[in-house]
Amino acid sequence: MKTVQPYKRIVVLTGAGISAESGIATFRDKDGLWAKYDISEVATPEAFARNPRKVLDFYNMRRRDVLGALPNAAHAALARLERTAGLDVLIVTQNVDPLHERAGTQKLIHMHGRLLSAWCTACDDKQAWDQDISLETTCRSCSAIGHMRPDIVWFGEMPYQMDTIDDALAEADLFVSIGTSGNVYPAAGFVQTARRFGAHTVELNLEPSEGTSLFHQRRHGKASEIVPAFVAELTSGEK
Ligand code: BV8
Repeated sequence: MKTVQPYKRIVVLTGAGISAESGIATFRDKDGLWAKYDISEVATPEAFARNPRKVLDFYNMRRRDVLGALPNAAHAALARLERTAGLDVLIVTQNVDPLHERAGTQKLIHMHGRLLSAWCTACDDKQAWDQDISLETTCRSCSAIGHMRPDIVWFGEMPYQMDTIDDALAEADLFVSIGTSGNVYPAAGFVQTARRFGAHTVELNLEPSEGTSLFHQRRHGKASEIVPAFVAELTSGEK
């Protein structure tokens, strides 16, 4: 049955599950990162102050893992959605990998930072970065040595562009959450904000997330299968 395209302003939140089929580890799956590493030892400012080498090595390993990573059909489907005439689409990702960009997505917010960016704590400059960071690394802007950190939002730090995200959630008529377990705030609360402002809310995930009951609609399966199918419905108006 052909229906009129009902949605114009779409906000999509993605998490580690959208990159799983590209070979990038998730966090809370049984073989995920938090099964091997303790968040408090590798993903907080206190950990970095206490043992910077351990934290730098954790992110050096993850940065190397994404250098050759390729987007999958789910990332490609979202890039197609963005190119669909008449739609205003914003992708907000919790992921720090570059796969949305590599699929061609333009309007993108990395709310938890990016592995391919480094931040100098001496001059505050953030710069594109694909090498390891060590305590001997020199800032390309101010030449300070040993002041580079990953451009990553750690637990206890404020995610990036929250005002822009909140404004988009208030305007959205459709909110789609893809590949996230709904454990981490403020991202896990976006569905409630979107609902409060009247958006239709959909969860696309391998399995029900922590917040699954908060969504109007939910579909479970692999992102590389259910995301292209959902995007095809949105762009063709087919139900
Ligand atoms: C802040 C960067 C305040 C690091 C990350 C209440 C109680 C306790 C604590 C808090 C609370 N409210 C807020 C907090 C603090 C904390 C928090 O939420 N803690 C949690 C653990 C409770 N939040 C913060 O600290 C945030 N900051 O609140 O600041 C503030 C205010 C003022 C001033 C200053 C500060 C900052 C949070 C950001 C932390 N950084 N990442 C890194 O990447 O190394 S979070 C980390 O978790 C990752 O970014 C990750 O993206 C994110 C969420 O994980 P998911 O993406 O959901 O991944 P996960 O593995 O969990 O799930 C994957 C899902 O995919 C699963 O459901 C699985 O089924 C599915 N899946 C798997 N395969 C597939 C699939 N789906 C489809 N297809 C598949 N093939």
